[in-house]
Formats: sequence, structure tokens, C-alpha cells
Amino acid sequence: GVYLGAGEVGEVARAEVERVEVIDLHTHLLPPSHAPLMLWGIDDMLTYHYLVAEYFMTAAPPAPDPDAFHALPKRQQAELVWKGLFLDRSPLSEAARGVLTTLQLLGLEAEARARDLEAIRAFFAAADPDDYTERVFHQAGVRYCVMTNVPFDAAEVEHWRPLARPYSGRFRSALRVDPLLKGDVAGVLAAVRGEGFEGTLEGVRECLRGWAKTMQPEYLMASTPHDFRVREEDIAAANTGGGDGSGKGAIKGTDLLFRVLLPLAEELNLPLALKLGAHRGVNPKLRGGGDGVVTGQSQALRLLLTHFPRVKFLGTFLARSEQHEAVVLANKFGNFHLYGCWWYCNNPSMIAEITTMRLEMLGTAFTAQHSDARVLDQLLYKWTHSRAVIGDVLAAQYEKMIAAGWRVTREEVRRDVWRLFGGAYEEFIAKDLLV
Ligand code: REL
Ligand code: ZN
Repeated sequence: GVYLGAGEVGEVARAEVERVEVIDLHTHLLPPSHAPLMLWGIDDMLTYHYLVAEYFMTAAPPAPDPDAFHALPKRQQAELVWKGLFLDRSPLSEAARGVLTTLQLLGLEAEARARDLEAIRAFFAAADPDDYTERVFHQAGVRYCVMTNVPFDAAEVEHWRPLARPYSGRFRSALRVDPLLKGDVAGVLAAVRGEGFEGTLEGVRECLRGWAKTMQPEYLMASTPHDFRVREEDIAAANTGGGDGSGKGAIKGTDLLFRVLLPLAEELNLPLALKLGAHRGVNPKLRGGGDGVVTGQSQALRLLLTHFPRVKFLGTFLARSEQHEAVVLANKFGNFHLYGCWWYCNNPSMIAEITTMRLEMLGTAFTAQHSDARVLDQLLYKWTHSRAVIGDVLAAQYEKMIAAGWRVTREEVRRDVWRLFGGAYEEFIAKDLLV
């Protein structure tokens, strides 16, 4: 290829970010074969928990009761959110703007502008879930997404055993195991016994091996509890054995992490993806939208990276203030891959700031974004909004590089962009750890 001129590199960077087919490495999407768990269409978009929380905080008096709201049929919930956030005030927030971008990309801008919810609904009523799924992935430029598959969720389990029908390669699995990080011994043992395994650490391992076989996950995954701490004495105690539930002493919460999850990650050669910094249920009435944020979890991650060098960790932090520590960890530990701007950080201003910092300290050794989409259609806006911001940030970084006398070809820019949007992740998954 030929070197790009100093004046065109920024535009080329933006264009390459626009066109790259991304890997969406964490979502809550499920394929049409998992219907009715697959969420899509305008009513699911309007009842996204980000919007529901915003609605409760702004709704006209008398203040709506969250329990009564959640007891309503989804259609009515959607109508209340539509009125509260799109008719009674302007959709300025990122999540509300997301609905607008999505409708615009689907060719429903006129219907949206006319505030015609029924016309918007008619579009989705006429769509076929399989065709529509393919359309959204294609239009959003997503090569594949990674789902969140929860073996402890009875509603989801039904769709796996037996698998209703093979699902599209657009979806890959992640095996989600939050109760193990929470140290919920009673809950985990009950679930494991319910599946016919022994209520011992080995029973838990056996059960998870079975799920790994069924789901064929890309990685194991958990979010940390708000009070998550890693203590070196717990790791040492786990290494010296002790109670395994077969009569020789009680199983401790930390055993689920140190004697089940981490050894299993190594045995199955699966990374462990962590989401750090959520404080679940700070306002439980808001359900999915009721979680807050905590800081101070990077030290726990550092201890895991140090003490489990043969396990690969993917990680993302919810707190804006912890992003700097996270970048430094990614620069120190070859078994750590940093990804995405999660939830309360998934806003243009913060994506710009966080991505700039990551580029400055890591080059292309991180994954710039994941969507965390819960509703299929959200792939359209989340990726459009993220690409716009990341394209600008990257363009500025190339311009500084060019000012320092370097020159690049379009192919080189394309290679770098691919790393930021999926290539670095695949390289991390494939690499051998130096231990
Ligand atoms: O995977 C998670 O733990 C979170 O992303 C979710 O709990 C959260 O509800 C999600 O919708 C946020 O984006
Ligand atoms: Zn998530």
C-alpha cells in the first residue's frame, strides 16, 4: 500500500472504524432459538432497565410504584416509558438517544418524529425473528457476539438441554457463574444437587464441566460482589486443602473461587472474564436497573493476576475512577486483557476519555468496546455511537503519530482498527502464557 498523506490519515482512521466488522465480546443477547428469552423490538427497547430507572426518577406525580409498574404487561410498561421520557420531556440521555438512533437506522425516523408508537410497533410485528437477527448483525457490523449463559437460571436451562435447534454462529457462549464469586455455598450446592451431583467441591466441578460441554463457552464469567476482596491467606488456605464437603470440614465461600472456578479455568483452558465494580440492588425496587457502582476492586484483581499466572483474565471496571488502575494492570500482566466501557461508563464522554488513556498506555493491546446489549436492536445504536467516538479518538492519535514523522498505509490502519475491535481479543485467547 501507499503511505497516507498527513491530511488524510484522520479520515481514513474514522472510515476504517466505521467499516470494521466487530466482535462484541459481552452481551446479554440470546438467539431466536431461545425465544421467548430473546429480546427485540420497540417494547423491549423501551423497557430496557436503563430507561426504566430514568423513567422512575423523572415520572410526573403521583410517583409510580415500581412493583405495580413491573406487574403490568410489557406493552403498558413501554407506553409509560414512552410517555415519560419521549413525550413529556426530550430524549436527551444516552439510552434514550439510543432508541432514536436505532429507529433511524431501521428507517423509522418519520414514525419516531411523529411520536407514532403504533406505527413503530407495526414494523416489528411484521418482522421474522431469524431474518431480523441477521439484518441487525449485518447492519451493525457485528461479526459475532458473546452471550451470557446462566446455568443457574431455570428459564434459560430449558433451552440448552436439549438444545431446541442449532443456533446461528452469530452467537457464541459464555458460561456465567456469579454465585461462585459471591461465595454462595448453600445456593451453589443446592443447584448442583438439583442436577444430581454430590454436594461437594468435586460435585460443583463436575456440574460445571458438564455445562462447559453443553454450552461450549468462549470463557467463564462472573461479576464481583460489591465487597469483593482477595486475601492471600485465603489463597494459601485453599492450596492446603481442607473441607471439601464430604465430611472433612465445611466448604467456605472462598473455596468456590480458589478451589473450583480458578482451577477449572486452567483445566478447561478457558479465560475467566470479570466485571468489577457493580453494587447490586442499591435500590432493589428498580430490579435490573437498581444496581450502583463501587470502587476499590483493582487490588483484588491484581492479587488474582499474581497468584494465578496460568489463568487468563478478561476484565472491565464499572467505576470511572478505576479505569486508570485497570490500564496499569493491563500493562503489567500478560494474563490480563482489558475490554470495553461498561454500563455507567458506556457514554460518549467517558468512552472518549477512557479510550484515549488506553491508547496512550497500551497501544492496541486492549478491546475498545463491547455493547452489553440486552435487546438485539441495541446493537445498532450502541455500535454506531461507540464507533463515532472511538473513530475521533483514534484519528487524533494517528495525527500525533504522523506529526512525529511516521507514515502509515491504509492496510496498517485497518490492521490496528481490527485489533481494537476484536483482533486483540482473539490474539489474547490464542496466545500462550509465559509461566
Ligand atoms: O453483565 C453484567 O453484570 C451487567 O452488564 C448487567 O448486570 C447489567 O444489567 C447490564 O445490563 C448493564 O449494561
Ligand atoms: Zn453485562
